[in-house]
Amino acid sequence: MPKALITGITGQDGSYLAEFLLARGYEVIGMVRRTSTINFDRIRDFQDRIEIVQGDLLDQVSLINILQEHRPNEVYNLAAQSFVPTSFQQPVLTGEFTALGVTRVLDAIRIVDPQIHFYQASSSEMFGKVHEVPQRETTPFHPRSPYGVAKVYGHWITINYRESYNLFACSGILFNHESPRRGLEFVTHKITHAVARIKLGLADELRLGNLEARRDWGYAPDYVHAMWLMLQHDRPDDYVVATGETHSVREFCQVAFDYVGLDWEKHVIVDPKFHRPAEVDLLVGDPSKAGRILHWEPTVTFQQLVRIMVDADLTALQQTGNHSPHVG
Ligand code: NAP
Ligand code: G4F
Repeated sequence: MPKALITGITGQDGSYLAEFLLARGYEVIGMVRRTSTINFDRIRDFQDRIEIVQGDLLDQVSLINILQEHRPNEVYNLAAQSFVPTSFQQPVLTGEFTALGVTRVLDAIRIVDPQIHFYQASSSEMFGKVHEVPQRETTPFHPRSPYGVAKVYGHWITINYRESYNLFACSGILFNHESPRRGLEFVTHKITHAVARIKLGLADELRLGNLEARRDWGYAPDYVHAMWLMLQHDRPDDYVVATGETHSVREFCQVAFDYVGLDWEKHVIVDPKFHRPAEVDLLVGDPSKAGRILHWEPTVTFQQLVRIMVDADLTALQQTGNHSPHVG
């Protein structure tokens, strides 16, 4: 039975990846950091089928011990401080988790078992102020946030360990991917949750920042499949994972409000509080390398994604009367 370690298993992607690997007969070890209140909402449904271990990206010894004790064949490093606005408020901590944390995991692998296949969760935020449209594996990086800068470090240290120590280390440059399990602070879920609340008469307005920003939004379960494919290939490499389509925040609002028969312009208010010190205006990826080499392609369209998220929020609110953000 293959064994995989997932850092960040309590996050959106970690929870979908764990389910994906369990369905393929993997033994799944999930690393969680110690918190005073346990938050396993996203993994509750299959928690009894995985092994939870305590560790932290800030603590090198905890990573070495976990690898020594559990001897995984694959390590998926999904843990990070992943919210861009927080990275402006806590730039040093973001660097510790999201940049140096990658080196700590890679070094633990190098020390304990260099045969482990390693996946690093890199991001389209690295392209930032884009130098090319669409963005591909060879597009130069120009990050626009401390988060983006930290991810560039994580990407290059992954390549460096591959080249220096011959590790099977892959970097997936994933464009935005969403689902009902997305954190409520990210714009897609913020919108669909507000749409559901407004539709049910629980709220009346939605305050957003930059409506003109454009993103290449895909469906998270499709994207964890791409992570796994990278580690099954016969040689390690880096891949863009995206849909190849871009839409603005404004369009996302239009489609989501339209779906429940509401006029978005009557409810959305632009609030400068949500503007960022520097913005990423346009992201659209070229996933052709992943298609050609890994035979990966997205299965959910933009319209379907919006509907999946609105439906999940409506159902959760109707069932509980109180939103349970991470279930679904
Ligand atoms: P997420 O929902 O924010 O989950 C992040 C996970 O990291 C959580 O499980 C969190 O644990 C854990 N974590 C944070 N700091 C940690 C630390 N010091 N030690 C151990 N665990 C820690 O993120 P996501 O959307 O699933 O994204 C997964 C990864 O892909 C992240 O690295 C993100 O930057 C990257 N990425 C995401 C996207 C996207 O569109 N979703 C696109 C490109 C790249 P707690 O539950 O304790 O907070
Ligand atoms: O949903 P967002 O916060 O995602 P962002 O910044 O693109 O980052 C996400 O995707 C990255 C991949 O490119 C990941 F690496 C990262 O970890 C994260 O998962 O914001 C999307 C856009 C931005 O341009 C933002 O300015 O939406 C705009 N926006 C407009 N109003 C808003 C809001 N974003 C948020 N979060 N909240 C708003 O009210």
